[in-house]
Amino acid sequence: MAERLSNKEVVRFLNEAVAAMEIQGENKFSIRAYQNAMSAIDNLTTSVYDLWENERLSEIPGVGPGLEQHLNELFKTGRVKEWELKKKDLPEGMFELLVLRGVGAKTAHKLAMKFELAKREGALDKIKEVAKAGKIKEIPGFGEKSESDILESIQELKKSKQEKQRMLLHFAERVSDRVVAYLKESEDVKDAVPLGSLRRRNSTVGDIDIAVSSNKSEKVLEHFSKFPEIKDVESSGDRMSTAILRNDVQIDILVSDPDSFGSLLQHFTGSKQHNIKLRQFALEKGMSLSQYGVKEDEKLKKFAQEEGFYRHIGLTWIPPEIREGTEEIELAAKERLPDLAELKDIRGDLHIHTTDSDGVNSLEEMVQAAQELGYEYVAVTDHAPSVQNRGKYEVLGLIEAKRRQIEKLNENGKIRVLYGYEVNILKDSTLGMPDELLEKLDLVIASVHTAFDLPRKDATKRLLSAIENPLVDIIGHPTGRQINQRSSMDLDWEKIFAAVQKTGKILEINAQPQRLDLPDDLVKDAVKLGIKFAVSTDSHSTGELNLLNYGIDVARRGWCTKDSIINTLPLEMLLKILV
Ligand code: DGT
Ligand code: CA
Ligand code: CA
Ligand code: ZN
Repeated sequence: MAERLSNKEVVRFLNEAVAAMEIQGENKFSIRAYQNAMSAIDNLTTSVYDLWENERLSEIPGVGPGLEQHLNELFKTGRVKEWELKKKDLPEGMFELLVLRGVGAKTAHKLAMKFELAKREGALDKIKEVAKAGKIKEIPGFGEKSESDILESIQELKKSKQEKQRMLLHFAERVSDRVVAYLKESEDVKDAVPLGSLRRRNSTVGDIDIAVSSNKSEKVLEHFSKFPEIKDVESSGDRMSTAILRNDVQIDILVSDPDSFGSLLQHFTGSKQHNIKLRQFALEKGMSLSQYGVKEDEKLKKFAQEEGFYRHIGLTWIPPEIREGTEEIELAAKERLPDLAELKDIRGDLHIHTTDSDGVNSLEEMVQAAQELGYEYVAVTDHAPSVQNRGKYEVLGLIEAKRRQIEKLNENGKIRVLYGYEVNILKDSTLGMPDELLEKLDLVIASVHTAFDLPRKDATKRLLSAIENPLVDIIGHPTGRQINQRSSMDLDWEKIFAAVQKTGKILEINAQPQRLDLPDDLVKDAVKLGIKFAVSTDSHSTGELNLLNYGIDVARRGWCTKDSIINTLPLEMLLKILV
């Protein structure tokens, strides 16, 4: 029996098989199928090995009978003969290079051929050495930039091996839902709630903290220790336990009697900074705080609910999203906390893709799904067709035809469809579609999709010119970050916010879990300046329309009220903004 492979290890096997297939020039469709399965496994929050053990591999999207057989062989023997055959004639060292950012099969192959990387061992070191010696930029097709990217990526790899990556909120939430559901199977559990960064809806989560309300702590912890996904129980006390799951996620369980559950919630929701300031605030009134309650004159007062806890020390209840130790406590003392925006305030999605660009569902399907969510309007904003490739007249024809298609939808539909495009802000600061075509649209989102690492001055100028174009309505995913993958562009936010204020442009809060862009700290700065947002999903399928709540999390962490978000407006008022 081979060892239990983690999802990451399986993805790596698949990735190498795909690379070999690409170099061997295999059929595009089988490559595509492998890629789909790979991304499905990469996104799984459960262990693919567990699924295999339970004969449930075929439930993974993209895993057909052929791939299922290969995975079966992989889990049984630790290898797949057919994949090894595909790799046999290729230099082994190329497969080590695939982990580098921006290095695909072709690049890895070229480098491995050129520098004779016949073995995996030492392949990365060799590449680092030749990059440092400036030998990569001399290969045709490579340049100064690709050489420095490769070097940088090797450094990052070293760093990320040392630091444990934080999970995306979206991922943590799915894991925590399973733990909570399992805990609630026990009749001794009165309630179970995620705390810490997950409850504060932080964009990334380190470990998952779950509070349980029960009179029978021992029994609850005993039940928890049998959660099937647990790999290892690290420590266990009377009222708390820490376990590591098979997907390497850490779960902290904290149990309290129902009569002091509110105190526990308060304490372990944090943040640490919020709690420090709260303790300070209470101390000035002669009270001391703990996970058990509030102590005054040596007497402990317990709280079953969190509201009572905050009220007792003279504060209104503070939404977890803004418990970050900024000004929330002084405002709660004056009963002046803002009324934060909620998911139910949203009346439509302003950024979606269809099969007209890179989406997987048709215009009709997307509109239908948006209507089923009860939305009043939806903006269809595919990537703009390329004028460079097709010529202006062909694109003009496309636009006119699509306008008619949308008008027809609007004649019969309950939901109002707005016609827009997501237009690239090119490296030279111009837009990917000329003004005379942009003019024909109901709405224009301008976004950066290339060259994210320009120096601050150029990157800022690039965004500013889009902001200053009167035909642009919304700046899409403004920083360009992808959490754990690509950092934000280097931008002068003071200048950008000033231009946004002056022009009345809208900034997007993109709800894709790996984007969450604009990030919450910048949202908070912008809100103070009166800047308005569109909270949008950037959906590429009907299912993704449900991601909007992750955008709302960011908005709330950025102290947005309903008034700061344009897609809470009724259609007529929205149209006045999008002129
Ligand atoms: P994370 O897990 O890094 O995403 O962030 P949190 O905020 O969930 O932090 P965590 O899991 O270390 O602790 C959960 C909460 O418990 C934290 O927000 C504040 C609260 N807390 C109470 N006492 C302590 C303590 O002694 N140490 C720490 N670190 N947190 C404490
Ligand atoms: Ca935590
Ligand atoms: Ca914790
Ligand atoms: Zn985009």
